[in-house]
Amino acid sequence: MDAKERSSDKAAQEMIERMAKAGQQNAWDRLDLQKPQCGFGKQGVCCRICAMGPCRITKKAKLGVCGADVDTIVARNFLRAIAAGVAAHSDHGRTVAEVFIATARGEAADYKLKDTTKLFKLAEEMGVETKDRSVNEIGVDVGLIALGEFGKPEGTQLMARRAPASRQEIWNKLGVTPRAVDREVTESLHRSTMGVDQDYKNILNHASRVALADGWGGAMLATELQDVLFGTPYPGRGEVNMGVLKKDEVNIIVHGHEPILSEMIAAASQDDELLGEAKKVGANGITVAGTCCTANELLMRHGIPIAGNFLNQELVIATGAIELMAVDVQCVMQGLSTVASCYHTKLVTTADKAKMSGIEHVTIDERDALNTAKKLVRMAIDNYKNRGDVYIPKDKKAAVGGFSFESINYMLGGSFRSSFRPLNDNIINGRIRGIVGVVGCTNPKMPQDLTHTTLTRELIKRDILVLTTGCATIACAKQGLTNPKEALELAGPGLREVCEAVGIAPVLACGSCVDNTRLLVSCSELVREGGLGNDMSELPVAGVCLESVSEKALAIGQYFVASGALVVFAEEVMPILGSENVSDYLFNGIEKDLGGHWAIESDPVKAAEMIIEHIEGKRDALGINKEAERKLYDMEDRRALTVE
Ligand code: SF4
Ligand code: MSK
Repeated sequence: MDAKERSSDKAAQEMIERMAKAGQQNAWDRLDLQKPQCGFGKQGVCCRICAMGPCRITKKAKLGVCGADVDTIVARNFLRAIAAGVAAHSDHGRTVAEVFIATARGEAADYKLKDTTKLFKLAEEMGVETKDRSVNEIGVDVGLIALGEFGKPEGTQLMARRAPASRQEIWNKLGVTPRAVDREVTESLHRSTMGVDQDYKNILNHASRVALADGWGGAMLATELQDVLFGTPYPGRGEVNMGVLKKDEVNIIVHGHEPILSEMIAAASQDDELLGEAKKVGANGITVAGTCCTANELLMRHGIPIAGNFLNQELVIATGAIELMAVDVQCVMQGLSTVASCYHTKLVTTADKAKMSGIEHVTIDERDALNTAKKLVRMAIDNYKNRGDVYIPKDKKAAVGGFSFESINYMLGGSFRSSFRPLNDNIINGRIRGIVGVVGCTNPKMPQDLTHTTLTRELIKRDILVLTTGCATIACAKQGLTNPKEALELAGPGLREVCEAVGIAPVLACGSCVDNTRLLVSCSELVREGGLGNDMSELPVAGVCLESVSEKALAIGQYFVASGALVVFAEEVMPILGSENVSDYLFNGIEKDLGGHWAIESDPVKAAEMIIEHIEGKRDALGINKEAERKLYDMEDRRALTVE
């Protein structure tokens, strides 16, 4: 397949061609070798849960050996995938909670509870006493309560109380208010084992519950605690794509998800002693760049450059310019070890729960984190002399990241500060028609980045504000869509006017996969602020991911649906179509229960049309599709209000 059919990213196309010439394999080549992929798997109709199987449903064999029908099998597979995604996000959250507690106890000297304002807010929310107590004392209590959310024996998720009262009522009525994260994941596995839950709707109900334990539990806690530990992101500039690598510097890639490691490597790369050592080996400096969600975390907080997203991870190594790639958890392809073996690149795993056969492992221990990071940087410096041929594509774009809930509130909220009023008003007056989350991965089944960027262009052209996370953010940034200078030209007149007034792009980079919870909190705030209905399902919003890869993306999709949103995925990545009943429930029936629903569309332009129709339908239902007096809040208005 031609490189242009594999990726819409020019830098990636160049590297794909170079790898092909060198006879090296990447994910696209391996996908080709897998073709034709298993039709049963695609439809979700294969079951290998027990040793009487594996069973697959065909016209001839309509039932598994145990008698399970296609609805049960598809629903069980769907639930298991979501539970795995929830486990991944939430285990990330648990690790953050542990480091958070160690930091507050003074056992992890290299970390600090940076955002004390956010800490105090969390403390208040969790009922932790703050009067006459030190930051660290409060931090220990907040951390312990957060850690408890993963395994507490009774009660429901504390963060779920952030949802509007109407939403909580819907969840309670349906019995899907999430309890401890571990309990929901365990119950998912129990229910879906042989001979347990065999009512597809009951299984799908639990899919909502376990997904909510992620969105309004584990992942939300990961985001909140990371903000306190590393600082709540505020808008800042950075650069994105492989052109950020430097031919004359030691290049280190941090890849994976948890900022626990990458924050320290970023700090170590500024160390004078190490910079001196780099000089001694003939390098002009040390460049740290990220791939995947770790990259988003670093760009959001420090403006550290991004080398690429999920499908760039192997291509980056093929530049020959990477001295060391440090990986932690999630979305780390095993294929990296093969590509790294063709170059001088040292691949190092750092999480004890995520090792790779034959690859050096350096445990990152929060009690000695900076020293471990320095050790890794030193390994990279030592490896500089082993470089062979280097080819770095020139492409890179200026990007703006750092849109947390707090910064959106600040930028769009004007001087009301903790108020979404001006944003709500601009949605009501129609300058902004609605808000869409363009999220998720890049999948070799589609040309890399193409659906995310095409869809985003269509949406902003039609005055829809786009909030983006994960690898979709990097896709958009590579094409200049998170940069106000470039992207405002592409925005519709209403959206452009609002964004220009406050100085932001029409596409806001909101962070990593766990940071989708920032979108949930924003939706909740839109309702609380008033004028856009009483529940999140009434909002003119949607979520979309046409290049989904990970089980985490299914978990995210389901928690958005269960929070009242329309969620659109591509047919190629939605393994439920083998059951008419399951599909019908997730596409239609679930809306009566939870207000949101799934939809399938692979074409990004048609997906945009579908979303716009949905948003206009919601606007009609709210009665806001009429001319209204326009009010914009620019810097002048803000200043006036501050004085007041
Ligand atoms: Fe087959 Fe039923 Fe066992 Fe699944 S649980 S493998 S359908 S016998
Ligand atoms: S890294 S989950 S490929 S967004 Fe979060 Fe990217 Fe998807 Fe992994």
